[in-house]
Amino acid sequence: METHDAAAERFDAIVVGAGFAGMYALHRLRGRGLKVRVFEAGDDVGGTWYWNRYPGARCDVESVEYQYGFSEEIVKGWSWTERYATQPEIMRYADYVAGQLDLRNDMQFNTRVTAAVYDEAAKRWTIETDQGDRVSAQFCIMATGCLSAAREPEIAGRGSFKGQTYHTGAWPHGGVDFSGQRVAVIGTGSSGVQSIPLIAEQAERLFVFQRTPNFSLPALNGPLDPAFARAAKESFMEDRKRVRTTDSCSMMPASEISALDVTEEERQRNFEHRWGKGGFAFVTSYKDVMNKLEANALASEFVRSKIRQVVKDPKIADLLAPTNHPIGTKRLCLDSHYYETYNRPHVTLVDISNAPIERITAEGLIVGGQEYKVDSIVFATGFDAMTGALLRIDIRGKSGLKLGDKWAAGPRTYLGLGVAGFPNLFMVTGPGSPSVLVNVIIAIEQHVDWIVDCIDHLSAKGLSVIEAQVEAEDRWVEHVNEKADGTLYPLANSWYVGANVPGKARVFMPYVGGFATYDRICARVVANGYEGFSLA
Ligand code: N01
Repeated sequence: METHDAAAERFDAIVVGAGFAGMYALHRLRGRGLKVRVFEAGDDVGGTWYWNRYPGARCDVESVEYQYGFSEEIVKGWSWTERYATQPEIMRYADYVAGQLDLRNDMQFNTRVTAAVYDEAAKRWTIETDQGDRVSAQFCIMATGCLSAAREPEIAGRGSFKGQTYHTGAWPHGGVDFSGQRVAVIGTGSSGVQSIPLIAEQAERLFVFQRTPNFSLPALNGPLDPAFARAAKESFMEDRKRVRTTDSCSMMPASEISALDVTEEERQRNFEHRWGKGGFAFVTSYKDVMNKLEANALASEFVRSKIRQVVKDPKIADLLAPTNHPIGTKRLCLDSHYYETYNRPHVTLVDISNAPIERITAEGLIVGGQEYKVDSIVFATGFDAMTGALLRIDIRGKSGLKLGDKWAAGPRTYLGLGVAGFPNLFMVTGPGSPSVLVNVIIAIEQHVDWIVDCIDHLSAKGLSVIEAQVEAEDRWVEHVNEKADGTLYPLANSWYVGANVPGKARVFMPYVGGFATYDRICARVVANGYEGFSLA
């Protein structure tokens, strides 16, 4: 396909997205002397954190770990204030990094990339935006994020509602005051679980529409002890180096003991201990929680018992206690006083597991023939995860092949970095890489470093094109599936398998083989002369 426009402004690389991936990609590529432009739909850096401004939005990776590790200077110049950083604090951090590295100069905001088309003759990508830009680049780097394509379900009558509607993933910048309002929240994933307690603080009446209860663990958030924060900063570079050698990519070591090899008493003690620490450490209480149903059932039941202890009405507790999936197989939530919220008299849980929302009316929602009248509806309904942001762009590779067509039966990538038929197109934390299963900032740095080294390699060898080979891609997809099948993950209807998007192919998208294992595979590919890629 001839698409190349000789008059288009020429870049060495275009980066799509100015979240943490795009920011670091720009920094590294520019550092290699490349001419780079970043296109970003929002009016500033921050990516998913720019959009997700709902009440209670905060990161559930501990703040001292949720930061870049490539520059000691940047680490030393920043201090977190809470165990889990709030969205505004993360935005301040993104602003701090963008300022330190002077990134905004090469970023074009309020600009959404609409198309990226490969010209085989010119060996270049033509990238178009909704602002009328048409530029040409040798490399196209998709730093579009895994959870950035917000999704509102199609519910009949949606257009007839007279009140306000919001999506947690596209929250108004000025915030929303729900005081005196009757509010409906649809969805009980992380965004719902974080926002519901805060919306309940304001709203006069709150209805939560729950299709599937999720497991949520206590965050035990609080201000960071200054001495702890200082020590964490001191040891950060060493800790990060160590963490990068682990599969879990987490400071909290995973247990090496089976949940089935200890006595009931010992197990309860250990569960209580991990529960008392707050955060995700609970699921690594035993090595087999995520891959053996019997072990998982013990952990699941422990959490259900905790829910029953908190929620006073046993019927509501039963509805909130998940029984249709093993703990951890849908993305776990961390909360602050989520379950307690259901003890408040003005909060009503509406179970829609058997009777979906029939219709939205001018004044509310109808479930089971009953109308719930509300002033505002909050869609906490999540994202078209991992592939959504990529496929909303018209990406066409060799012979005009559309990425959407190639991925009709699920994403196919080599290492989650490249796609056969799409030369010089890289994804950062793409499907088939550890991405959302680990501390994503670590995954981002590993991917960007790999991509920049690859571009360096091409340039040093006088080469200009790299493309994943079909056979290597096939083998990788098979390996990713095999790894997932060795776990309990595929058992749940989660966004990991695309189950939340009607019609989306059911494929477990991230690579569950572990970060360090994956990192070693990527390094081996390089050591073997970019094995599985064709270089020209
Ligand atoms: O989205 P979700 P999210 N009718 O997909 C329900 C990350 N994140 O925005 O489970 C009724 O998890 C849906 O029901 P079901 C994190 O990785 C991180 O909460 O599909 N309900 C579910 O309850 C997270 O996992 C942070 O049956 C409908 C909810 O909507 C990911 O983002 C904070 C429905 C969607 O839950 C996504 O989280 C926030 C319908 N038609 C998010 N359609 C932190 O770091 C969907 N639902 C803390």
